[in-house]
Amino acid sequence: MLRFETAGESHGECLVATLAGLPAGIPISLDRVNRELWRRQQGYGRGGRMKIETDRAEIVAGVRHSHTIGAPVAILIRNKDWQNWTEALPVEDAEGAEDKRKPVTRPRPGHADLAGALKYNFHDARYILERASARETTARVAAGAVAKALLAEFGIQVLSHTVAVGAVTLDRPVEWEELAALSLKDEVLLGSVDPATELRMKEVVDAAYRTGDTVGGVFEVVAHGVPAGLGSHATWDSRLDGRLAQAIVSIQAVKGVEVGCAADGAASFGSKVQDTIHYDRERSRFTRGANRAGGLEGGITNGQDLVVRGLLKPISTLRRPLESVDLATREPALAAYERSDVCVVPAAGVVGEAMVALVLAQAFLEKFGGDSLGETRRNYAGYLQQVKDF
Ligand code: EPS
Repeated sequence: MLRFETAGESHGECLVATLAGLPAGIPISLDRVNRELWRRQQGYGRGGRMKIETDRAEIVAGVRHSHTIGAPVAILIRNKDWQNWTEALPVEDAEGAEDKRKPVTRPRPGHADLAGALKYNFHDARYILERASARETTARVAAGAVAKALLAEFGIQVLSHTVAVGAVTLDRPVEWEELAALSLKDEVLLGSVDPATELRMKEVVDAAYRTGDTVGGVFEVVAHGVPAGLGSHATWDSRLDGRLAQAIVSIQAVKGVEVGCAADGAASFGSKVQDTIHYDRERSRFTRGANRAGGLEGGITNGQDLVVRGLLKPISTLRRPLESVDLATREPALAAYERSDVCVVPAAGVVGEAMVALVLAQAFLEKFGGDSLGETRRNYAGYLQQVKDF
C-alpha cells in the first residue's frame, strides 16, 4: 500500500514529504523532481513569495545511487523565507517570544483562518494559515514527482493545462502532444495550449491586478498510457473516480471536480453522452467512439486517457480586503493582508498532476504489487497478456 504524507508550515524551516510502500529499483532523478517544483512556481499572477523561493528538493531517505531501495522516501524543501520568521515562529518558546509573534486576528473570508481558529481554540489564526497555505502543495508536488517516476516505468504520464481563467475558457479539445509540448516550455504564462486564448486569460488577470482582486479558473489533468483495470466497481471506496475526486478537491482553493465531460453530460441525453464500443479486428482490440467518460467507467479505468478537472475559486487573500471581524474586539474590521497571488491556475494544474499521479500509483501498486520493480514488471506483463488474450 503506497502512503504519502506532508508536513511543514508556510514560513517554517522546511516542507517535508514522505512516501512509504514503493518498490525498490525505481530510478529517481533529482533534476526531474526539481523541474516539477519549478513548474509549480510558474505562471502569470503568482505573488511575491515566488520571488523569494527557488524550491529545491533534498532527498534524505529511501533513495540510494539514484534508485528507491524499498524504504520510505523522505524529501525536504527548505523555505528561504524562514530566515524572516525565526523569531515569529520558533520551535522552542523563549522569554520575550510573545512580543515577536505576527498574530492574524482579522480572519480572511474564504481561508481556513476563522474555522480553524474556532476548532483549535486559537485566538490568533497564525498557526492555522501557516499550515492551510497552498505552500504545502510544494511537498505534494515533490511526492508526486516520485509517483510519476514509478508510473513512467510503465509508460504512464500525467500532465495538465489551463482550461479557464475567470470566464475565459478554451473552447476546443486538446491533444496529448500539445500537453507534452506545454510541459517542456521554459516560460509559462497561464498554462494554456492556445496562445490567443492565453492572452485573453492574461487580460483577466491584469484586470484583477488593477482592482486589487483575485481570479480563479479550471485546470485539467490528463493521464496518458493508463491500462484498463485500475480501481474497482466493487466497493464505494475502491472506485477510482471517487478517489481522484477526493485528491483533487483536497487541493487548496479547489471547490469542485469534474470527471470527463460531467457538466455537459448532465445537460444532455444519454444517447449523446456514453462512449460507444467498437472492435478493431486487425489490431484485436476494443475501441471507443469518444472519451466523454474521462477514461473511467464504474470507477475502473477503461484504457482511454484519464481526464479530470479541478475548479479553483479565486484565492481568498485580497489586496483590497473584504469585511471581517477582529477576533479580539469583535468589531468590524477589514481582513488581514500580507501578500498574495492573484491567479494560481497553472500552478494548481501541476499540483493536480501530482495528486492524480499519487492516486494512480496507489491503484497501480494495489493491482500489481511487488517489492522490486522487476517483480512489479512481471506482474504487469502477465496482466497485459491476459488482456491481450481476452
Ligand atoms: C504559496 C506560498 C504562500 C502564498 C500562497 C502559496 O506564501 P506567502 O503566504 O508567504 O505569500 O503565496 O498561499 C496561498 C495561496 C494561501 O492562500 O495561503 C506557494 O508556495 O504556493
